[in-house]
Amino acid sequence: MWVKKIYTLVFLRTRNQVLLGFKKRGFGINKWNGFGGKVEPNENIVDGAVRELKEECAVTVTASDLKNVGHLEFTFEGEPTLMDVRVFSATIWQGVPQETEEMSPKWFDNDCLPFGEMWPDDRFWFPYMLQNRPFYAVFHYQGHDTILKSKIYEIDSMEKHYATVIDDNNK
Ligand code: 8OG
Repeated sequence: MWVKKIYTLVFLRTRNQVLLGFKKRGFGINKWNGFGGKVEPNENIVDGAVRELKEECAVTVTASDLKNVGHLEFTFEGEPTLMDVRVFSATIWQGVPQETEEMSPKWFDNDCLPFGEMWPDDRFWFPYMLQNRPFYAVFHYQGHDTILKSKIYEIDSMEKHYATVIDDNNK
């Protein structure tokens, strides 16, 4: 049995660039990543994504402008936690990204991403996100650097996907 925790991960995008933040503290420190974090108890997932984006780079996004483009699941050898990460992208927002205590933001060209300084799994699923192709991916890690097992699925729609996942969990 896994202890599941839900996280959000938001990417602001223009036609040919994506905003990443350099994480200054906590889980994933010294890596470039999107903006997000743990969904609070009794908080809706999309509201959690809106809140984290504001906290981490001072940008405001309207919930309906966040598009859920992917679903990631991470497990770690010897640990009971399953990290369930909901990936969102947005092309409309308000404000200019600012450095905060947690993240230092920077725009990257889509074809020039710093994969060597990102989580090792990112290079596998970023192409789906950048092409707006909905995906579901699972990664089993040894520590934080070695992927022991992985699978990526391109899916028809996120809604159908979650319905199946919930059905499977209830079997
Ligand atoms: O609250 P905290 O900053 O610790 O939340 C962790 C964030 O990191 C959350 O947005 C989810 C995200 N995240 C992981 N694992 C991975 C990963 O392997 N790749 C990427 N890109 N993000 C990840 O927890």
